[in-house]
Amino acid sequence: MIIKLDRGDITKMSVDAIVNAANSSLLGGGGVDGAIHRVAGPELLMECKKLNGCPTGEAKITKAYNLPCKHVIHTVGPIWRGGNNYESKQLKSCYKNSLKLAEAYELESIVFPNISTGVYGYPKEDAAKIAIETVMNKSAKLRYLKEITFCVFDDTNYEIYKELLKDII
Ligand code: AR6
Repeated sequence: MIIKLDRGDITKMSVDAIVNAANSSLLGGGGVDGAIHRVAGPELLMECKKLNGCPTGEAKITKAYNLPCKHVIHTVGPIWRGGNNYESKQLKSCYKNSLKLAEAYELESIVFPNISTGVYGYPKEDAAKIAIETVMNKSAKLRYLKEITFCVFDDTNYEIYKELLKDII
């Protein structure tokens, strides 16, 4: 298993699947969701409309259209409400369910953005610990996935991930 840290725009990554930090409507929005829909083109929205949304913590897969990757796994992170509203459990589920879906589709590479740490306000360090811990805990049991990348976009997340991953990568 290869675990990678990559800095930059997830829409430029040529992997089997990129994960989208979507909202429960799956009909697009700002942040990474907006960027993904912009590059993928209107056909992505047409496919998303047929999915009837997605509950927080779950994940759904679509094609990637004009993106260089093959699939988009849409997951819905929790909105931070102080930490006593199942936020950590839901964030963990986002990573677990995205990996599960990737395995079901026999995908070999996946890239995660820092789910919930933008508009949804999840404290970045706590979110990074959950992301890394969940992926590491699952990694031994994965059959098809060979490469898992954490894509960081902002300086703060980059510093946090670099520090947390320094003994792993
Ligand atoms: N590539 C990689 N990461 C990115 C990119 C990009 N092009 N653009 C932003 N990020 P956010 P959330 C990072 O707000 O907090 C949307 O409106 C960003 O720096 O995109 O889960 C949805 O529709 C941050 O670290 O997602 C929902 O309504 C991370 O992506 C809501 O925002 C997540 O920030 C979801 O909020």
